[in-house]
Amino acid sequence: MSSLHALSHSLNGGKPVFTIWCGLPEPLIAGTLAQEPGYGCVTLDLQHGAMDLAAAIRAIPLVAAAGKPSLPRIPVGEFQTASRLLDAGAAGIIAPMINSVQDARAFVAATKYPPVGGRSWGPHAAVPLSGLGPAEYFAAANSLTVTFAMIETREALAQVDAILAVGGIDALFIGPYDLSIGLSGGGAIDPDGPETSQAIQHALTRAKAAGKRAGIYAATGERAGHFANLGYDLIAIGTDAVFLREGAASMLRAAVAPA
Ligand code: 3PY
Ligand code: MG
Repeated sequence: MSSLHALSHSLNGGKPVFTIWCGLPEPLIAGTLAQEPGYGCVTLDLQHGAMDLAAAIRAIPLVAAAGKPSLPRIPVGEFQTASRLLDAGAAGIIAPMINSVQDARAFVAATKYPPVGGRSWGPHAAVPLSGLGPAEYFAAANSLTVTFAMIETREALAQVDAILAVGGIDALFIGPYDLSIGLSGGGAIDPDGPETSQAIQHALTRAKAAGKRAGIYAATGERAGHFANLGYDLIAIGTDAVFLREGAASMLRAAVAPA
């Protein structure tokens, strides 16, 4: 199975998919982490990460060489970037701050071919990566490329059913940090707090009721395990910078441990 087929396939497999969160602007880091067994996907963060479009486009074939799909997150409202990443072979897109039906429709317009959306033709790397011919890729693309609409404001949470009802939105993706800022009216960052946790459960329930998938970000492995137990389909873990520092710290701890 091609890496382009792998994400939609594994999201239908009934087991949670763990995706590695990469923000460093070096494609080799994403390509190296992609080789870690057990992770089903690699996320390239163009919103808060230092990764730019050129680095992401170079990372996608390196991630694919490890047999894994890439799932980039675009900057807020940069839907043209979503089209370009799909052309480069991304298996899906996470779009931050989808707060309304209008935002959801603009996201779909850039990521799904007509009649669902208005994606323009030019999948230069996606076609060879898919293992399909151009006509077959065109026929399969709307179901292969998974669209994750980020729910991370009070406004988005209030509109969650309407956003889920937009054709071409395949999944929600919860941002617990921004959500906690929004829910507290700018009072605190509390991604694990009771109000955020209740919203995380509510969004999951609504996504399942709509027959769609749900993803979420977790800063730690323990939190990721909790979300897997709740029933989330895709859980992002990371970041790459944290992995590097924790690896360095744990090696040093072992080196200087008392005998
Ligand atoms: C958030 O928690 O707000 C996120 O965007 C996760 O990366
Ligand atoms: Mg966020």
